[in-house]
Amino acid sequence: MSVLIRGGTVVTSDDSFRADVYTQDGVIKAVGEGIEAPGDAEVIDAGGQLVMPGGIDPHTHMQLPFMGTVASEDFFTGTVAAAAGGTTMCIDFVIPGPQEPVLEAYDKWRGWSEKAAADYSFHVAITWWDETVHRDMGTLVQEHGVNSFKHFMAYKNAIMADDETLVNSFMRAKELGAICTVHAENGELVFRLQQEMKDRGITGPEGHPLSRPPEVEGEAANRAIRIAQVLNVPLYVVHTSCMESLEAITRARLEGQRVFGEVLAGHLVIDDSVYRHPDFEFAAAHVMSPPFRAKPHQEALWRGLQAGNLQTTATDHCCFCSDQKAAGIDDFSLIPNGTAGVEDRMSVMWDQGVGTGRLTPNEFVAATSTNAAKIFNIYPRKGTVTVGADADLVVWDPEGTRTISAKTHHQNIDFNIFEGMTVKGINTHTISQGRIVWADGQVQNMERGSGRYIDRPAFASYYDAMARREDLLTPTAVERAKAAE
Ligand code: URQ
Ligand code: ZN
Ligand code: ZN
Repeated sequence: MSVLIRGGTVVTSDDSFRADVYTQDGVIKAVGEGIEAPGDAEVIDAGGQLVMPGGIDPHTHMQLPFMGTVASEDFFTGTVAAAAGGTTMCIDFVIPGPQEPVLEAYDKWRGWSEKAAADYSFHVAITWWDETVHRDMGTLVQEHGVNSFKHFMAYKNAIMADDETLVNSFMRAKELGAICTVHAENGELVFRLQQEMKDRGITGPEGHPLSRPPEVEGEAANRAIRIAQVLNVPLYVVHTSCMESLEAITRARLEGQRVFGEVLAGHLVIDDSVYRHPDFEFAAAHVMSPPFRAKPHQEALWRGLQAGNLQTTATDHCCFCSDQKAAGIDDFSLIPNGTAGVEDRMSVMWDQGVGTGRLTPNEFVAATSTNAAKIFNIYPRKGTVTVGADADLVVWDPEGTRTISAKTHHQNIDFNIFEGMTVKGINTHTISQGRIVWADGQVQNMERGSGRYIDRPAFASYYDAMARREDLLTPTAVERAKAAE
């Protein structure tokens, strides 16, 4: 199986140049001008188009059991929809329930994901703590290619990690050479504000953003960043949605702390007016956490992306159809939280990023693919166009347009938060593992189960040094310890 992409302009995160790309057996074999391919190679004429690394979405939840139901998108339909929009790898989440053995949860998710049709990997959430969790984190890093552990600071009485769990897990991740990620919302405040809204008789979807104001996110982001600072462990803040958490990330990065920020395509283009729509289905379809914010937050997030204080874009693709969202018809806190986006992220980011001059094509590649590959340690296997890399690619028509709609999308959900948006900049071809899986507006060659679980190695070298040298703790911590002697 070989593909020759001829006549395009290769765009990576740091370079743009005219070159053909030849792939064979799922690997990029040659990048250069005038490549002659063997007779049986499939040839794509990429004249006037760009050839970029396939998108990596570092934040999806296929078939997630959550809030009394299960997300409607599974690992097969979700990876197909992703490829239809130019994303060739998703990093999903294993989320153990309270007291659920971590390795058992991991095995369960691995079973569900066997149906995937494109490559994927898993962050593993630490939702509770005891010595078995400490042990299982080691097994996951050393035997299962996990190098990132998630912590939900929201969702009290469900999967919320308290500070004790955060500190224990962050220290264990550092020992193992793994990175910590957080969903940064103060779950205690959310719980209290939800009750307050209902006491005031606010039970509709408009109560959702009122119970999770930006300050609730800013507090948690800052707390996680400070805990990571004291423990000297890198931190990745998922779905940064507002100025308050962006400011916390920016301050930390200005001080040289290793903090990364992720922003969702949805949070960059959709505002909180959706929750005041008179139609319950429409408003409820937008219920996700953190909620969509008032317009000034979007401009701040774009500036964060442009300034390099936010590194990746994602979707938090977590689908619940209208009949599932209806669980909260009388109480917004019962509306399953989640929205879709895995099929539209790439075009929305090009249209609103490159199309408006906010991002260069190279910055687009960094934000939709390369940075996620680097942060989660699968670069240059993924996230670039170079000999030896996996043949995950998109052929991109910067002049092509399409209008986004639930009527035509491949996502298994009856709503699209980008409904009606006409985007300029579309993938005419997607190549996944060296197979052409999207061409002529059609999915092709996507076999159920053909996706691979991608191991992500720990950052052992950096961490071995860090874990051994006490003096690398922040000076204040060392001074405090000396003073206490
Ligand atoms: O919080 C998350 O990331 C998961 C549960 C998806 N739902 C959401 O509202 N973001
Ligand atoms: Zn989250
Ligand atoms: Zn999520």
